Amino acid sequence: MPTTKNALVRTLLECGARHAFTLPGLGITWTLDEFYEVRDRFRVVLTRSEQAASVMAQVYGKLTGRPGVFMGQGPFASTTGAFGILEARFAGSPMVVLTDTSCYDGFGMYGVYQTMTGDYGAADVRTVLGTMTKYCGYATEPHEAVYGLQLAFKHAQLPRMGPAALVMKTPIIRRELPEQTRVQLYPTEGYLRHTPARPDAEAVARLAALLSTARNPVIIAGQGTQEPRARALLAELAARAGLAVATSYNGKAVIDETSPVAVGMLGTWGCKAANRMLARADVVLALGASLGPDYLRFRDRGMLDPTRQRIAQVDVDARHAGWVLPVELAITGDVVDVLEALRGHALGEAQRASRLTAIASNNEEHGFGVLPPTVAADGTLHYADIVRTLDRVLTPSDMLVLDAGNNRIWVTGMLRLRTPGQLVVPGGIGGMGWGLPAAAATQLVHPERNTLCLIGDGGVAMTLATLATCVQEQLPITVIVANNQGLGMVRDNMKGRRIAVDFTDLDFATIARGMGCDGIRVNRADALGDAIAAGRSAARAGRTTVIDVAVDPAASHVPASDY
Ligand SMILES: Cc1ncc(C[n+]2csc(CCOP(=O)(O)OP(=O)(O)O)c2C)c(N)n1
Ligand SMILES: [Mg+2]
Repeated sequence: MPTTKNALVRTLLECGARHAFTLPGLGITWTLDEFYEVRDRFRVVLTRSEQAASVMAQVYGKLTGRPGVFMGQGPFASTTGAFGILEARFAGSPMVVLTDTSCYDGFGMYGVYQTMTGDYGAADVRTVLGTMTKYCGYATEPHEAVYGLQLAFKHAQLPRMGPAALVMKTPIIRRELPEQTRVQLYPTEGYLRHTPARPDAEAVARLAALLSTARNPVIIAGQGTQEPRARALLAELAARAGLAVATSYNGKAVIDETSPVAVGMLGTWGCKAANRMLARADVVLALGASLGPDYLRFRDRGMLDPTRQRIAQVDVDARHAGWVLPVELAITGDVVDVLEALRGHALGEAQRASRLTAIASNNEEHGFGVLPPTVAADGTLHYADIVRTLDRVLTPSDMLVLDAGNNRIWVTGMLRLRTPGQLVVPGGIGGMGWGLPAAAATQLVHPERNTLCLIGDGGVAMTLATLATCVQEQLPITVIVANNQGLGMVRDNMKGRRIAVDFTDLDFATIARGMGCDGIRVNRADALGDAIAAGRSAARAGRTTVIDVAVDPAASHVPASDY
C-alpha cells in the first residue's frame, strides 16, 4: 500500500513540477527518500536556508509561470521562509509551499519544542501561512495531503497567481494511504483544467476608440505585461500608433527602453520623463498595472487624475481594474488577449507622427537616459559609473537581477534596458538579500544565459551562503557588489545624528574565494567592464564570480530619483 509521502511525490509529478527548493527538517526529511526514487526526473535543490529556498521557488514561478515548489519544516518555512512567500504574494508569483506541523505522533498538545499545531503551548503554522497565501490546506489524513496538494497547485496558478500552501500534520507523512470508499482520490489533471475568461469584444472596441481619438495617449505597462507574447504585442502596437509606454517598477524594461515610444519607469524612484509624460496624457491605458500609489507618487494628482484624464484599465482580475482609482473603462482579461484583439482596430495611426514628436521632445526636455554629473572619491566608483558600465556591456543574452537600496534605484531610474524581459526585480516586498537566491534561480531557469546580479553590501551579506549553493548546484552567476560600507539608502535620509547605518568594510571578493567562487576587487570605473567580462567567461566554465566594487559612501540615490 502506498504511503502519503509516496503519493505526494507522485502528485507533484502529476502537477507538472520538476524542481523543488528546500532545506529539509522533520516532516520534509521524512519525504526525502521518495524524491531519491525519482531523482532522474525531479531535481531537489538543496539551499543553505529556508529564506533562500523560498526565494528560489518564488523566482522559479515568476520566470516560468508555473508554481515553484518550496519545502521546509513548519517553524522555519513559516518564518525565515516567509520572505519568499511574501514576495510571491505581493508580486503575484505562482508558488506552492509544502510544510508540516512539526509534531511527533500523539504529542501535538504537550508543548514539545518546534510544535506548530496551534495547540496550547505550540505556535500555529496555518495561521502564520494563512496571512500570506491564497490557499492554505491542512491535511490531517493521508488522502487530504494528496487532494490538498492538487488544490494548492490549482490556486497558485489561477489568476491572480500567488503562493498556496499545504500544511501536513506530521505523523500522516509516513502513514499508509488506506483505500477510501467515500473520499476518493482522482488523478490531478481534472482539477487543474482551466480556460481563461476572454475579454469582451465590445469593450475592446471602446478601448480602441478611446485610444484613436487621443492626442497624447500613455500606456502604463505593469507586471501583467511581463510575458514574452505580451511584450512583443505591446511593442508592435505602441510603435504602430505612437503610443507612449511608461512602466511601473514591475513592468520596467517590458519594451526596449531606447525605442521611440519608451518614456521609462514611473514613480519617485523612476524617471522624470515618465512622470511628466503621464501628467500631460489625455488618455491613459493601465495595462496589467494596478495603478499602485507606490509608482504614482502616492496619488500625485498632477500626475494622474481621473477627473482630468480618461483612464482605461485592463486586468486579469475584475477586482483589480478600478481598485486604486476610478476608471472610465475596465476590461477583464489577459493582456495578451486584449492586445491581440486591439490588433484588428485602428488606434489613431494618423496621429502617430505628432505623438512620436511629443514623446521625443518630452524625453529631451526631461533628460531621459542622461546621467546627472557625479564625482566619486579617489579609489571608489559612483553608482553612475556602474550604470554607465552596464549600459555599455550588457548583451541580449544577459539577465540582470537587482536587489534593494541605492544600487537598485540608480539602475531602475537611470539605466535604459534594451532587451525586454532581461530584468528580474523584487517587486513584491523588495527585501534586501533577495538578489542572490533570485539570481541562482534565474540561472537555473535560463542556463543558456548569463545571470548578473547587482546588490549592495547590506543585501549580499544577508544571503551570502547562496554562493555555496551556486557552486554546489552548478548555477554559475556573476555578482556585482556595490560596496559602500553601509545601508546607503537609509543613510542618505539621515541628516546628521547618524546611527545604525554604517558597516565595517568587508571584502566580498575574498569571502567568495573561500566559498569556491572567483573574486575580483574593483576600485576604478574603467576596470568594471573587464571584471564583468571575466565573470561571464568564468560562468561559461561553470564558475561563480563576485566583483566587490568600492562605491563612494557619499554617493546618494537622490540624483537618480524624481523628487
Ligand atoms: C530585508 C530588508 N530589510 C530592510 C529593508 C529596508 N531597506 C531598503 S534599502 C536598505 C539599505 C540597503 O543597503 P545595501 O544593500 O547596502 O544597499 P545600498 O543602499 O547601500 O546601495 C534598507 C535597510 C529592506 N528593503 N529589506
Ligand atoms: Mg550598501
